Amino acid sequence: MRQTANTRISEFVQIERGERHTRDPRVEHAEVRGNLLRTLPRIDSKYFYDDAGSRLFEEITQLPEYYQTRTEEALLGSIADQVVRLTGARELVELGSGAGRKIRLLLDAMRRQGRLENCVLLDINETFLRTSAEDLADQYPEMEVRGVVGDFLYDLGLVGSGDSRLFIFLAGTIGNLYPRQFATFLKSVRATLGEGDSFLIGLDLVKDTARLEAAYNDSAGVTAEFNLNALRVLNQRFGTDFEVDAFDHVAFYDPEQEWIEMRLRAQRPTSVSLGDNRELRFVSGDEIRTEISRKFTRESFVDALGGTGLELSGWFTDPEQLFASALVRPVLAGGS
Ligand code: SAH
Ligand code: AVI
Repeated sequence: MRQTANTRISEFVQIERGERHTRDPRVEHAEVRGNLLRTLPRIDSKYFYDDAGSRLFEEITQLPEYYQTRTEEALLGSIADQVVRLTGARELVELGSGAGRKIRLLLDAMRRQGRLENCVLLDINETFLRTSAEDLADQYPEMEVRGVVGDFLYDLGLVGSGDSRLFIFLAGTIGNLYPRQFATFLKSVRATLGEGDSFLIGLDLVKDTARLEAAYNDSAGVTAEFNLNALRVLNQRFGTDFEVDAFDHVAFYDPEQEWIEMRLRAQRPTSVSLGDNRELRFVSGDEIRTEISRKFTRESFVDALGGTGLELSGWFTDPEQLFASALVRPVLAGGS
């Protein structure tokens, strides 16, 4: 493997590194600390995804209660040819690509239509990114694969430019963004998209509370481990000393916000050192919010697109209306 300051080239694929992902750790530490010092302390959900957390997410996707992954997979299988025809895609760009399995459904459709040329994967987890990029390069030798280790909130610039590209953001990961992040993110996607590009977004839909809450409170306890992993990641990356076993996993649906909230609740008094002589004390019952997972309706999604420069051009759901794939396109000057 050759290696330069910012770019590594492995045997099969080029991997680049986003600047913001590797930005000054002191800046990130200050952000983490600021979020923990809020009235309701918060940890950004990107901190779930070290290698252990990414493996736990893969386990979650197989759980009987977690309907999202298998539903989206079946849905993508049934719409892939249509989406590729509608968008004329020659290049696929996946944001938050993870293990990179579902992307194959679209790559296969592009291959069937003789238009498979390029693929770019962007994820914050380098191990998963590297493995999935190399697997794809192996399995689709006619396609050029590039990987970007980065944060999709900051590093979209590294995706580069292109023509007839289909961006995809699967799993409902867009629902993990807070409303302000959501709007900023979509505007920066809009700025990255060319006029002939499209964006396919996976959305978990509003449904009965029991089904939603079961998906985040699985009986095997995998989601609880995934949730607690955020504390382990902070301990490793920022030298905090959270007592992981002092916290319990909590997940509930907030019908007003239409999102699942995951929290960690102190089961006994505990404290954590945040550096610079700052200590955060928890009494029993105090909570940290670790994730929101927003659930959409077609209406709420169209509303949320307002002002982002993107508009809905296709809406696909499974027969049970559990999950949706929304196709959006840039609003073109002078109307579309
Ligand atoms: N697309 C895959 C994985 C979804 S899990 C699927 O459909 O199953 C969410 C993915 O987003 C993880 O791989 C995680 O590492 C990545 N991720 C989370 N926050 C991120 C961020 N801020 N920037 C880039 N990737 C992020
Ligand atoms: C990645 N994301 C869409 C998942 C979700 O359902 O919000 C993360 C997750 N959190 C708990 N279980 C899975």
